[in-house]
Amino acid sequence: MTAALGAAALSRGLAADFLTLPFANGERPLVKYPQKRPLIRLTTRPPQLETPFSVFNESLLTPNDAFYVRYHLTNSPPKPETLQPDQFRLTVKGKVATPLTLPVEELKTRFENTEVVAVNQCSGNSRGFFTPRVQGGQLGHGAMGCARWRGVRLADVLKAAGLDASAKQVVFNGLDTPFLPATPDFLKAIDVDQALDPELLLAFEQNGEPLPWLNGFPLRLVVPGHYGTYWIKHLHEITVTEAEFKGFFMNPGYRIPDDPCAAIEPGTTPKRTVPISRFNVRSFITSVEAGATLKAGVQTLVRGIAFDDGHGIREVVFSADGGRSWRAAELGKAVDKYAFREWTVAFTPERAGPLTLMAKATNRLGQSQPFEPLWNPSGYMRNCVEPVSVHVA
Ligand SMILES: Nc1nc2c(c(=O)[nH]1)N[C@H]1C(S)=C(S)[C@@H](COP(=O)(O)O)O[C@H]1N2
Ligand SMILES: [Mo]
Repeated sequence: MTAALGAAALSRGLAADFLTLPFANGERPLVKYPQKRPLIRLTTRPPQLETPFSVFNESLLTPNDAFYVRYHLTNSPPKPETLQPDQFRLTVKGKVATPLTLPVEELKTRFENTEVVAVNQCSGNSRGFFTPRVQGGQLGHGAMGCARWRGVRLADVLKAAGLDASAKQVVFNGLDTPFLPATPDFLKAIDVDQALDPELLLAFEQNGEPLPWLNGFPLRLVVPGHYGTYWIKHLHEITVTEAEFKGFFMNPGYRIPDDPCAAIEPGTTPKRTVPISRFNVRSFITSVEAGATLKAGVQTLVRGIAFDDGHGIREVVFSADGGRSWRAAELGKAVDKYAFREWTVAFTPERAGPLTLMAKATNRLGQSQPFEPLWNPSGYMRNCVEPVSVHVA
């Protein structure tokens, strides 16, 4: 972190180029932000940046400078000065025996350090592909990324503070604040049982480096297998509560229909909702983009990625005829049960003409991907098979 990373640096963001996402009104500027390569800009205040899809074909770990950025509040990201070691503290308070105030350095040295390779995906990833449109950021498939996160276990820190018997939920707050006092702060809550899961981390490193400013420096929550909304950035306050927390971003925000596939009849309103939680199964072809030209009689190695909420990918199948016939792809090594899993399949298009390629993944529970998108009013959790139309010459 250098002093150069400030509001001025943010507004300097230069649009070098444009890119068109493959849906209506998909033109977006590619803009360079501090510590980032040019990324697809959705909004300026706050910054919302999407990863260009080609990055997912370059490596299974998404490079930090290409990792997507999502903020809600106009006053974000927090100013770099407030994130420096002389100012930044994590406090743990509420229904605990011993409230804690910890500099990041003390957190690192006092608690065991551990790592997970996990996908961080926004609930609204791929929302822009819905027809008819649903409200919210019209995102392509780039509001996801996979990284190696290093930190300490949230459970260890909560135990050090000593949870009261009355503790029900744990509420997380980042240093970003609303611009107007009437705007609700971005707070997220999880149940105490889940908070004590040793897989949840207070992370200070991403891919072996300090977290980038725009991805939560100096500390963020990592909730493997769960949507990014819980992965609070610039985490500075943990409050243990005895009642269920009722903040805007828990209710009405970030809720899904209360049924097994989080989907209802398009255009209708869910009768009951619950907070969004775990990922469903997804897969993508990464080596061939829509509109590409393949050569008849020439073998290509089609490559892609698949992931789920941590049960693990069991199988990926590939179709080159719009889903009429399928064959098994070869799975790459499982880096971590929460990570992108690579798959490959050798494919030789026989004759010239249009082709529709598809991939479909199944996890160890037998959960797979639908052909039609599941629908809910917020356009969350899209996970249908995404056809890729190509041309054979
Ligand atoms: N402090 C803070 N943390 C936050 C948010 C936010 O607005 N403020 N947005 C959340 C949402 S909805 C997502 S999808 C992830 C995105 O993580 P990233 O910006 O590092 O990619 O951050 C989460 N953590
Ligand atoms: Mo999100």
